[in-house]
Amino acid sequence: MKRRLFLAGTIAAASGLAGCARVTNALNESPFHQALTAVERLNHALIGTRGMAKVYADADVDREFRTNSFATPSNARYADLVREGFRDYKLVVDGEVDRPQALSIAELRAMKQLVQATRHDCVEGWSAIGKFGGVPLGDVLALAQPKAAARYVVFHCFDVSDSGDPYYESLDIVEAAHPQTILALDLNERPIDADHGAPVRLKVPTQLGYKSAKWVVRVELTRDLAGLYGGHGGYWEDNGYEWYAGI
Ligand SMILES: Nc1nc2c(c(=O)[nH]1)N[C@H]1C(S)=C(S)[C@@H](COP(=O)(O)O)O[C@H]1N2
Ligand SMILES: [Mo]
Repeated sequence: MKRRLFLAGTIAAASGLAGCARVTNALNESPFHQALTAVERLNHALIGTRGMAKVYADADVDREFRTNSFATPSNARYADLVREGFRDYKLVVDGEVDRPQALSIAELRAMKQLVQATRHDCVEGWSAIGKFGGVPLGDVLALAQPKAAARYVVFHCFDVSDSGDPYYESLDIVEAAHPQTILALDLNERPIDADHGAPVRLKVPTQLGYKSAKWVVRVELTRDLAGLYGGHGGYWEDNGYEWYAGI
């Protein structure tokens, strides 16, 4: 399965998105892929949510954490927030919850923080070790009190693709509550800079890099993913990548 993901990533890097979407759509339709998808669900059930990502020593941390994403948002709303040091930023947590939240950076920083050096693996074939600090997402969800019907946690971001499609991502509620899944505020002991996803980015060290959404502005709990954008649970998933990206 890792090979397959790697292959998909290599194809994406070599041929650009259009090519990648074509190839992975063809893969998605093959019986071979359908068999693999079934195994993937099983793996997820057996190990995916219990496994812990390796935690590295400070000495292993890469000083330069590469950036790789759509352009840093440049719209007026984001520019205003940056100029004012994110004073008016609020992380909205809503959807299938009993207590919707709108949390400021100060409120997020007042919560218990987890700081861990973990490795970020991008499907395009590079990795970097970064020391990410922030709030376990499970703690934020506990504040919002998901309703029994909530199954997915969707991350809405400030940035958009060249064709104007917003970046978004999702996890199921179990992966979201994994103890190492954090809403990161710091990278290498400094507030995350704009290029790495300020002021709040998701960091999911148990999954491939594209799941770790940057520039998160809203966390929405849902019953399913079908009604959102392309219906596959993420910008890249709508373009052929796997939704479950455990490593
Ligand atoms: N909002 C947003 N989040 C994103 C992306 C993006 O384009 N937009 N790219 C993803 C991909 S593919 C990777 S590898 C990582 C890169 O994070 P970095 O720029 O901090 O290295 O961000 C992920 N999160
Ligand atoms: Mo990536």
